[in-house]
Amino acid sequence: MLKRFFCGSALLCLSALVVAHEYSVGQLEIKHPWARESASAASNAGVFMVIHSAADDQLLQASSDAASKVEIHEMKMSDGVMKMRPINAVTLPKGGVTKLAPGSYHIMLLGLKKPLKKGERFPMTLTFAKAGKTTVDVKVEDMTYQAASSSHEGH
Ligand SMILES: [Cu+2]
Repeated sequence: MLKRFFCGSALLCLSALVVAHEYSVGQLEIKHPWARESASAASNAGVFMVIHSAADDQLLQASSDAASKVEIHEMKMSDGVMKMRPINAVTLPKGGVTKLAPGSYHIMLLGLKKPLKKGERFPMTLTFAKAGKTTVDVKVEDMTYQAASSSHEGH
């Protein structure tokens, strides 16, 4: 995408990363962590992102002050019904692009301390088996937001 063209020096590259809302840690690139704005009564919310891995790794844990508990979940069809369940880790295969997205893997905020409002950001710490810990900003998008991630994965 266009921002990549300006990536000629380390400094410019860094500023492009900030604009694009991406993070890198170890052999991983974490793209656009986001959550959906809360419906007024909702006490839970999913957090989504796309992780590119240049080496085998695993997402082991997520934590945030935004909720009283944070779990890693997967959605799966079970007896014809989509169900979500906590899992211990998301496997990130070498050379792979792993999507945490609605209807798939996600990070679940349980017991939101306050509703998530569009435009806000909140920090979340992610723990990976090999890359270690990193803190990312999760951006709150509106209720109709669909992950635009598929459109900027052309490389
Ligand atoms: Cu969930």
